[in-house]
Amino acid sequence: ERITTLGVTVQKASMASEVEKSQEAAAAGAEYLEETIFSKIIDKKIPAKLIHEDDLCIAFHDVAPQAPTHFLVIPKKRISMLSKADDSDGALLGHLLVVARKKAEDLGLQNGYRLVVNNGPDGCQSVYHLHIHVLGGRQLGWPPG
Ligand code: TR5
Repeated sequence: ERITTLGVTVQKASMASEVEKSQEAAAAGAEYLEETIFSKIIDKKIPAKLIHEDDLCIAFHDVAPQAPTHFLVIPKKRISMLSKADDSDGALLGHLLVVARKKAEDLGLQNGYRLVVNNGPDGCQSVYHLHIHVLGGRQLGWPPG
């Protein structure tokens, strides 16, 4: 009985430390850690039509294009959404815009294009890994729905 009691005690202690670990991870920014379909694309665990890769980001065609050209630029760093980006991510966020502009040029969007960042439920974000949509190749309407 003492052993069982000890066992329970040990189990409780280890569960408590798991909770502590998760709380520590949350305090450290757990939003950076979760694997998503996009982090799997970054890690080459699932395929995508890649159009760009460098140390900081990748770009690939959207699987359900909403315009003749529709691609996504995403940071390799696991930032779940724009509102979770740090002030210190400024250079990275700027880099994503520069890559979006260069790839839009490469893909022939000289007549214009649109960048979109959906953020959170009201923004209609469905994949919680920050991404910039780049849409072009047709006349887009405004305002968006
Ligand atoms: O709604 P938000 O802003 O979160 O946009 C998510 C975008 O990811 C949508 O435009 C989807 O069509 C796109 N998406 C989702 C998946 C996916 C993708 N683009 C390329 N490859 C994809 N794979 C392999 N799997 C997806 N679930």
